[in-house]
Amino acid sequence: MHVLVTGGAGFIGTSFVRMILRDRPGWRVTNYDALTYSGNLENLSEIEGNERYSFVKGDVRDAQLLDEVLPGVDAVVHMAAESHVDRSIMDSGPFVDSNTRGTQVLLDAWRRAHGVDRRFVYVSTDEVYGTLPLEDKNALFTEETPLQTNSPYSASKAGGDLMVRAYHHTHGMDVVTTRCSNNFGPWQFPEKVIPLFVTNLLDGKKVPLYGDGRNVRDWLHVEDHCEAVLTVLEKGRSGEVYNVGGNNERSNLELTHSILSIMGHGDEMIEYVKDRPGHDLRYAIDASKIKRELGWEPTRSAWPGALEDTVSWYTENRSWWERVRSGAYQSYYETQYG
Ligand code: NAD
Ligand code: TDX
Repeated sequence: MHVLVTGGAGFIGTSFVRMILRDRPGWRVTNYDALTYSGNLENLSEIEGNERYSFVKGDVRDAQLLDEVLPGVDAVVHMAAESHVDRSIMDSGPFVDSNTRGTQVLLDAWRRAHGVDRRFVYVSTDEVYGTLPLEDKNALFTEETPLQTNSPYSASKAGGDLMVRAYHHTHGMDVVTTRCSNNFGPWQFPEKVIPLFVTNLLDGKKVPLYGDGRNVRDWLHVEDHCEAVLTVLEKGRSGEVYNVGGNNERSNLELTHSILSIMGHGDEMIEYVKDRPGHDLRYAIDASKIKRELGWEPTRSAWPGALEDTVSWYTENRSWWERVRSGAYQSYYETQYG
């Protein structure tokens, strides 16, 4: 089996590439990534010499390069995307271009290379469902929940998601889509809330909590997500969508208190800042379909252990995040208040 992973130099992609090489000894992986600000081959340095691994610096919008690379490939796992909501608020152009148009260009190239019979997995997000009310704790996103995107990021991901659906219905392509909740773990770009807060505290800075901190997210360890994607690649039913979640909902305030407590700080390190425009209130996933049909459930996401391990990783890998943070990167908070 030869899998091409787009976005394999990003946070989830690097974890997925490492997992395939570790857990599927007969497989080859091509990592196809444009190396935007969040793509970092340093995250894969330990597998550089592996003869089952190769890297192609390429953009998913580059049809010509895809036509050269895709013929020897058995399956595509499409993870490449502009992934940060705050950046999409500042400038949505790159999001539509990479996430929606890029997915369409890749689907067309995959069909040119192999017709419709080889598998294409699209890594979507729970954010395509929009938001749930805070009041109704039992409300969950199911695969039947209508797509009601609220941020330019989620709208651009939904564009790709709907293209994938359309290529199955129109052309009969073998596609499967995953919609996952918030990931955490090592090597996450420190613009996302957990690595941002942990690295700020390690630098003696306060953590910028948006609004009143009531917003709720469901947290899943990145390796659990990658295992779900691998399961769907191997066993998912063609044309289906599978929700992926940790059953691990926390308000941002709760998350912040957990991080502060693990790191030995108090509430004085919280800085309440202006809310994110259009900030979705609550994400919560019904992931019973993937468990029932494919037997997947999370095994690495239990708190507080998984969060403590993640905090330890950033504590022990200061040189990694200092290098990453020194690049041309400004968080939404810094551009608004910095
Ligand atoms: P990331 O920003 O860390 O990585 C994205 C990768 O895609 C980078 O390596 C980047 O260089 C590459 N890329 C971006 N545009 C590209 C293009 N046009 N062509 C080729 N490569 C390009 O993001 P991540 O958190 O690892 O997310 C990976 C995927 O998972 C995304 O599709 C995201 O929407 C989805 N997802 C993420 C989460 C999460 O919590 N992080 C949750 C659910 C779904
Ligand atoms: O500085 C901050 N302060 C803050 O309070 C940041 C960066 C975030 N937040 C809040 C906003 C969200 O409610 O924390 C929560 C999580 O924020 P992000 O880490 O930006 O993630 P989110 O917007 O929930 O989106 C993530 O999960 C779904 C990923 O970035 C997406 O790629 C994925 O699809």
